[in-house]
Amino acid sequence: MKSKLEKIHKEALKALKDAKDSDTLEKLERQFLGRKAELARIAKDIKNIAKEQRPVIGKLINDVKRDISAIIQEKKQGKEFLAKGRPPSGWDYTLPAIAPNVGHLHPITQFLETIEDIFIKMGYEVVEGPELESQKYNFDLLNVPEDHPSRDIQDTFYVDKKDARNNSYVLRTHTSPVQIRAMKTRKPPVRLIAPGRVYRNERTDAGHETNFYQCEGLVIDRNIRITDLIGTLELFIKRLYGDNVNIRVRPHFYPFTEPSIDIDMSCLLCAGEGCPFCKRSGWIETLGAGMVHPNVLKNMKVDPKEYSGFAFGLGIDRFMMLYYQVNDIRLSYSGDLRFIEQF
Ligand code: FA5
Repeated sequence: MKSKLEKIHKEALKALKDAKDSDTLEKLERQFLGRKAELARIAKDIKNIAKEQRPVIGKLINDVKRDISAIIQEKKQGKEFLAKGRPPSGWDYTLPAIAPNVGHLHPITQFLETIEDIFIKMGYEVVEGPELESQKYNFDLLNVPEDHPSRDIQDTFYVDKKDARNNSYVLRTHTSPVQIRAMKTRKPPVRLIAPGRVYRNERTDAGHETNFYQCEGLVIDRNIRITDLIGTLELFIKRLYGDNVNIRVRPHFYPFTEPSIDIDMSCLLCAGEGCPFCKRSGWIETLGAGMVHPNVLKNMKVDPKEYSGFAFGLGIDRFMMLYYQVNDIRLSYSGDLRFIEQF
């Protein structure tokens, strides 16, 4: 057994001496010190040798292991490799390495997580829907009439792919179709939000983009009223920006809600003074909302006589810009690291 151990020791020293890279080093470590190595087998067999021999062999096994392990560790720390590859003068290999560039979540994504947290704490679930949508879900089931201007080719990106009724698919113009999709598998009471990217054929400026983010909200239950809607959104806005922010509620029209409202917030970028972002009005249009139209409830297979509900669509980019004090929506999509790295 002693000669066997000496042979292993010799073999290991020779193999390690020739090891030139870390892959070979790891292979040799497994070969000589691994669970299936010969040394490990001998250590197991020690119980079968004469009692007085056991301490001698045991010590020898440990010495061989320790020696092999020490050489491997030394090589791993690179002393030997570095010594070989070291340039003749002036190279200080103890200097710290150059730290790699580590990325992080985009500010819009970070902000979406903040919003999701607020709604999750209010008992909402988070759902998602497709960005490529059929006209049925994007318009028809939301009670949007055939001749509504938002369907116009000037406003909406149509793609070549067609649905069963030979209608082109669209890049969804809002997150509202997710309301209908979510209700295919749910029954009231529901409380959900659906964040995601939407697309519109827009002329861009500091507050408008051709693709941007919305977050839909939908609540359906018995006795839901418009005061529940306004109270919920006011609480959400105050949780996000603090109690000092002003909101104003304006009547509006959406085909999928009745009555419909828009909620504006005092512009935090100019404190209501007027700036390019708020088109010098001191107010920013941030979201559309309303009580879910009875036709839309029926399309969701919900009885409007028994249930009522509210829905809202937050313009995430504008909320985010106010939150982080960003004065041009186009920065978010520019891919400019000077902007992204500030978050
Ligand atoms: C809608 O999209 C409705 N689906 C919202 C809704 C949902 C109403 C549920 C009722 C019930 P609107 O087109 O107003 O509504 O857009 C909602 C928000 O998206 C706007 O308030 C604005 O903050 C943001 N938004 C709209 N267009 C742009 C754009 N081009 N760039 C950036 N944000 C935009």
